[in-house]
Amino acid sequence: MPLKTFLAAACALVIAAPVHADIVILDSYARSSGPMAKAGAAFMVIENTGAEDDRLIAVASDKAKRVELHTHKEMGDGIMKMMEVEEGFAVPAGGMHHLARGGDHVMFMGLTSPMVQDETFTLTLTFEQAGEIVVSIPVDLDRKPMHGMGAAPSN
Ligand SMILES: [Cu+2]
Repeated sequence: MPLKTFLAAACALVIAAPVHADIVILDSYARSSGPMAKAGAAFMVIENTGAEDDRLIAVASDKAKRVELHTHKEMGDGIMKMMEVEEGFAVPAGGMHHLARGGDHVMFMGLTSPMVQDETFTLTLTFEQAGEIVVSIPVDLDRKPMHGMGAAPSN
């Protein structure tokens, strides 16, 4: 998709997105592999519209016993492994950081309730500069990897 098209779609989503300091959370959603799943993940685009670099350093939610910032790493033998990123995710001034399937994500381990299609839950993101930002994350189990960015919501 051309960048322009993506940006236009992303901007359309800004309207409902919470704004705090210079960080904007776009196009967030969460999923798990099914009603019996004990774990899930959330994805979003973090935009820093300010003039200062920022960093997502912590996440918290009642949705799971443990919530962590994760990434996928290629282990050298074609195997992708998930691991916690203790230093968090940098979001440069005027830039974006994408949390997406197969890459960086917010990990929920030990779900306190199943992720049900179209339900929302609260996630608190803590940034070094912008502080705490509380977002409402919709569950979208149907969303296809790599396809959702900028596309119309599938629900
Ligand atoms: Cu993970």
